[in-house]
Amino acid sequence: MKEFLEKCAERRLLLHPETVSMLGADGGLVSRVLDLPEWTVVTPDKLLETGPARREVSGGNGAAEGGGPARTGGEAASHGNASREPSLEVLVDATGESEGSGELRDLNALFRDRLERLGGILKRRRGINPRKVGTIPRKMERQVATVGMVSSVSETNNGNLLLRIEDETGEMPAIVLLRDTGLTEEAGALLVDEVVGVAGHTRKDSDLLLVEEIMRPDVPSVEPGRGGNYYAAFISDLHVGSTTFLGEELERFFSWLRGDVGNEEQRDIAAKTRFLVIAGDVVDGVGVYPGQESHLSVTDLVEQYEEAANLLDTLPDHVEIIVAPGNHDAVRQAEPQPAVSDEFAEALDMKSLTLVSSPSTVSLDGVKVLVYHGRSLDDVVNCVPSATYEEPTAAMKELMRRRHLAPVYGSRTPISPEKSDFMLVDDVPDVLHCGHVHTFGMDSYRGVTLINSGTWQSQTDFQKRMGIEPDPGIVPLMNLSSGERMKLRFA
Ligand code: D5M
Ligand code: FE
Ligand code: ZN
Repeated sequence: MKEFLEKCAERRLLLHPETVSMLGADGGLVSRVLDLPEWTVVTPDKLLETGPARREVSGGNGAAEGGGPARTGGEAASHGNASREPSLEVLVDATGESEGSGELRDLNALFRDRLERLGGILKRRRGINPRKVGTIPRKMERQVATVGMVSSVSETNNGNLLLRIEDETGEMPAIVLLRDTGLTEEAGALLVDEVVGVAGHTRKDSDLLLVEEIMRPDVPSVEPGRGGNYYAAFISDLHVGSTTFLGEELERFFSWLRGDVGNEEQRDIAAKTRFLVIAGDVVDGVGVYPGQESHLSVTDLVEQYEEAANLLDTLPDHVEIIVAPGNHDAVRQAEPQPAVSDEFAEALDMKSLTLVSSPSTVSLDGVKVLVYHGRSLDDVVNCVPSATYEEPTAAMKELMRRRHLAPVYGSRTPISPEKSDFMLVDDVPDVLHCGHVHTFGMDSYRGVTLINSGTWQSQTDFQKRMGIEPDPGIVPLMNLSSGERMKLRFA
């Protein structure tokens, strides 16, 4: 038995006390347990449903798998004593900051602000000296660079891309000759409304700008911020109140977090997990889509939040819970979404729980986390060929490259017309945490850890029809001191 327990520790399996007694009675179960993926919490239920041994499919996110540190220079994560209490600070929150009246002039103000600030980043980062669109000479040979919003993209008869670039001074057509310039990937990922820098030349015989370079604001390679030897867990899309909400699986995670399961080392990690970030869709909501009633086990919104609060209330007080809303929560749909309010979610008014907007930025003991539900990921997956639902971090990378969380206006993501653009990524975070697409992914991009935390809802009828295969019951975990990333599995 001792040898078996050591092997479990090596495999980073978390044994529920009841499983240990079951194992004594059945030798076959032992080998099945050892075949489970790392970080599985082995409950009696889990054991019974294991059947023949199965292995985890990594889904192409090699870097995300538990184990080795994802960043160099990190100290061993689970050793060394955490001597002081970790700090939580809300750095940016849009709740109550919304000023827009919803009128057209606010939309103009929003776009002007976006253009100015992203233009500033482009100038600084890419060293360009852009001309205003209205001042670009027509029908003359000139080398020019400009920054503007892409107002349309279309394919020409011979397979090139025709764009219109716009700023507050005017609009002009531009053409990307895909074969000649090798810009296929850059140009193929162009989104309507995104702000780009373009360099190229104008010609005597045409009104078109011939594009030679497309520049995106992008992020500098950053040295990530570090905190103390604590962990943060990231989840989203619980959908409490839905018939497909995976309550048992979530409770299994919470029992891990309480330290009720696992060996000494694993309990030590659980005890050091002092932050739980929830990136929206806490509840399934009511009236979110037509016919939703038949998919609800709790049909009252307030009761849905009460059920969510009852679950969260089982966590120890030292776990700071941060809750941002999603499109199923009881707040306005237009982004930025303010924090859920007492009107519906009074039950979440708990000691260690902080309600924030989506997006918002929180500092977890010095590690800056940008939390955003991720509705715009649907737009990115729709428009950018390399972005798929299977690998949501690829779409999140596109957001970082554009320094903008909702680059497309007027499609799937409703955006509130505001005087300033809350969706713009001014300050580069250490972590970008999204959800919404219900698929799991963990990666890093130029020092920014990208996390999509999957879901706690099994496949819905809608997703079945769309062929979306969700990843329920997975918890990404990050050590705030070393940046080490882990993936726990509870489903
Ligand atoms: O969204 C979960 C995922 O399912 C997300 O990728 C969007 C997609 N989804 C869900 N409902 C719809 C509808 N009605 N149209 C298009 N796409 C949809 P969630 O926010 O959890 O519902
Ligand atoms: Fe969701
Ligand atoms: Zn959602």
